[in-house]
Amino acid sequence: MKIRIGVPILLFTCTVIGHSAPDPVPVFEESFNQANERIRYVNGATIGTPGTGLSGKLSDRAYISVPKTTEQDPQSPAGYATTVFAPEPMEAFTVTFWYLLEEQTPELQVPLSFASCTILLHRHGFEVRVGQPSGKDVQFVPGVKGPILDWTTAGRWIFAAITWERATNTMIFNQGTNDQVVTFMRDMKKPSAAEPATPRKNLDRAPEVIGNMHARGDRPIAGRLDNIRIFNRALNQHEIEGIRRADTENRAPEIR
Ligand SMILES: [Ca+2]
Repeated sequence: MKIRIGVPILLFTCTVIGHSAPDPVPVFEESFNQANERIRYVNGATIGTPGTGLSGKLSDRAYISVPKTTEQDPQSPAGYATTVFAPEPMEAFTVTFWYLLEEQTPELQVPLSFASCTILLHRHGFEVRVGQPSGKDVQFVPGVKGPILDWTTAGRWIFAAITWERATNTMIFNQGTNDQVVTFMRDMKKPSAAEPATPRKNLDRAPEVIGNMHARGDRPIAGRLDNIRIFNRALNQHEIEGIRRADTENRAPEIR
């Protein structure tokens, strides 16, 4: 009898421990599902019509950008966050977002350029720059070509999740799609110790930009973005997969 009683107690204990880990907290989150005042859209960047978001449901919309092919720069599309999301130095972060390119990207395009982190997309994959207090960026250029599909495949929603930790100065790249779970792509560790990720000194000239960058040039993305989130710690792959799955169903991840 004692054994039969002991088993349920053990299971109960494990359940309690399993739920004790703190939930990740997004410090920035944008799903574009309805117009709001947190993002200012310029030069043709806009929120798409109902059903343009990654789930395809009518309640789901996306950021859409169709760059003009004129030489009248800087007339390129961009969305500006109206507030700085991370005024304090960050010891770690995770960026997750979805993108759909209009065509196999022949040139540099920038899905996101936030104060602490700029993400660039080009033929060889992602390049990520982490802002430092010294004003110099730490650059990670993994040149990822993945087993699922290329980062630059056009006409398909691709889920990207990138984590960085100052303690080890390691950046991890993960990828997924609507129907393929998050897969580890590559990690990169820089030999020198990094500083906390901080907003750049010239923040007035390099605001937080969606779908473009304005710090050093004009690199609008041609396509769509959806469900951008930034967390103030490096999430593990299980947590990232939970976000991907929730996004495909157009529901909020179980985070708070
Ligand atoms: Ca959306």
